[in-house]
Amino acid sequence: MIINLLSDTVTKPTPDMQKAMWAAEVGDDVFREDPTVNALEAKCAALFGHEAALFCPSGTMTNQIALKVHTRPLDEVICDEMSHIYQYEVGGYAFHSGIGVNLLRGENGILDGPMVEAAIKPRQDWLPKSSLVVIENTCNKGGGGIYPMENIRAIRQVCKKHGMALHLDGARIFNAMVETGDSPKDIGAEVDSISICLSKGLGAPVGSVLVGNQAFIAEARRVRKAMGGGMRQAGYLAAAGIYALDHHVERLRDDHAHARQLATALSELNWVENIRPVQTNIVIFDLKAPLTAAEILQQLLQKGVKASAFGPRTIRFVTHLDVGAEMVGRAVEALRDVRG
Ligand code: TLP
Repeated sequence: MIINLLSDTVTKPTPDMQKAMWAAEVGDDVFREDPTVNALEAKCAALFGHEAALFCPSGTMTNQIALKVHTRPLDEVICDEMSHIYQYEVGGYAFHSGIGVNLLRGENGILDGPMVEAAIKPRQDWLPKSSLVVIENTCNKGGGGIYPMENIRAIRQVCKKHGMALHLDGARIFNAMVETGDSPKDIGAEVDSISICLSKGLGAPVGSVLVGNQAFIAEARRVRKAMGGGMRQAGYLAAAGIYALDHHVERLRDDHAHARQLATALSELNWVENIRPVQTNIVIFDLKAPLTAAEILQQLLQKGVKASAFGPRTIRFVTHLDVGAEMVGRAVEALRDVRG
């Protein structure tokens, strides 16, 4: 069987999750008549200490809705150059919201308060208005790094001082929280909105939740409809999300242990140039020139391991629910067999 380290998005619902999905009570969510979607939204809002939440088809949509609701055309969003909203959302910030990006180079995708403050543009007629900061926890392209709570608090203070909003792309926020022990409420208290992905480490097949205050979510609901994201009997999917939140959070530690195991194996290989610090379920490493990611990925695939390139000489492994201990052992063997 192929060991699929492409992403933690590749998981299939477990038998128990499937049971929960089929048992869901559903209704038309555009009329707000789906009790399971309502329950998922209420659960997420309460968890992070916010007033309301909105279930959406993807993390791209929850992020893009947040950008749209927090900004106006001709504004700009301040974020790290590695941010998903900049790198992998098709330039949607410009398309949907008519805004620009003010890119910073943090430490593996992690920003701090002074950096953000220094980037805020003065209010001039000829400059974009810096109205929003987006942070990503964990930071995907940074190698799954965790945002220290003090950085989040410092950025929050800067945002408050300058009348800016702070959005958290929390696609993998539970991976961060199981490591740090920070509570969802601690994190929720520091940001205006959060995008949580159910379909990554948590193992649900589809769905993300946007969390914020009543007024923000009311507007977000309208934008979701405009983007075509108003779903009908979505309770079948929301049930998977509820199941994931109840059963798949603590086990994320296993994924992190597996990622560390892969990183240890990589550190012993002479064709690996360097490995980004591994804190959660993502392992990003660079290859020694002239090796290319395509060559190594091809060899790995022949040995039953699938992964993706994150640059011409950069590879990413992501561990998840469908990669057990035995598979990790086999992946380590495959890595040792690669001709570098
Ligand atoms: N990330 C995907 C790819 O797009 C790179 C992956 O395989 O990791 N925020 C973050 C931090 C993400 O990593 C992703 C997906 C999203 C948002 C978007 O979520 P979806 O795929 O549900 O639109």
